[in-house]
Amino acid sequence: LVMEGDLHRALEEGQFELYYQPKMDVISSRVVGAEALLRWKHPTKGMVSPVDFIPVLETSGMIIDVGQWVLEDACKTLVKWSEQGLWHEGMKLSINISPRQFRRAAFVQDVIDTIERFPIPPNSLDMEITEGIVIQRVEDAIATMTLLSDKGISFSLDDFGTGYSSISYLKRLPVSTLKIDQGFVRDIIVDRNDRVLVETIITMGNLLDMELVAEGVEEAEQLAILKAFGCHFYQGYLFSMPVELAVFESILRTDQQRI
Ligand code: G
Ligand code: G
Ligand code: MN
Ligand code: NA
Repeated sequence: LVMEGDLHRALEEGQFELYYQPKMDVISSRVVGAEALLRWKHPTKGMVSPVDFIPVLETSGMIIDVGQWVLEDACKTLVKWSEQGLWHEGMKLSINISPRQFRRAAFVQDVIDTIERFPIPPNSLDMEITEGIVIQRVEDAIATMTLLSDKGISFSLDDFGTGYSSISYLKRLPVSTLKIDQGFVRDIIVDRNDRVLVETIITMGNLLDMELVAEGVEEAEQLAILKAFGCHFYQGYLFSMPVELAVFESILRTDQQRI
């Protein structure tokens, strides 16, 4: 059982760490970016999954401080990668933003202050939000996203297809990317309904000029189907699990040697 006190200590003692899952171009098989995923390296329990502690962070309100830590760590890393020539124009690092974080009145100003302190490459930061964040107060969400979009931050709708998936607001939102939930990708080969759903999401996304990222791609055959449907990018064990910083950096170096 994860306790709030343990999480306070984790933040103070630097036990949080970001892992990175490469985001791949379906056609070229090149690395186009990554998703940063939070990990807790507990001194005795080992690696604790975010599934076990994000809910505690949310209910306790600690997600604000931890979310700020994630943003700062991601920005520091982006600055470092660009200085080392590892990060090229057009590449994006995505961080996950929780509902409580996104809805906070000070969110926009805190983010702007942070990206001014860490001079990240233009348009290199992306924020993943879920449909649930947006649906309740669409006008507020649009205002928040517009202010941050003006600063070069892009938005992705995470877990797309699992929630409300209302196309009526989709076109109005300043969202550049739809992330197709891994639950639909998993059975794409064997389940006709999932296949139809994924094809529909991809077709709709393309018609709305959005980028499409398939999540949880584990098999070459899944990738072939996604490619045929017109999906642009993918993440998944087929190429790589989320990995620690040093491993992701070696993936970036290897990718660049392919030019
Ligand atoms: O990596 P995986 O087990 O890595 O992630 C599990 C869940 O935790 C996912 O739904 C993911 O969106 C969420 N998650 C991972 N990192 C973060 C983070 O930094 N902030 C928030 N709010 N959620 C995260
Ligand atoms: O909710 P969100 O999409 O942010 O969470 C991503 C989650 O999916 C993380 O827990 C990550 O570790 C996991 N993940 C990433 N790639 C794969 C994959 O190919 N298969 C499975 N089963 N999980 C994956
Ligand atoms: Mn995500
Ligand atoms: Na997702």
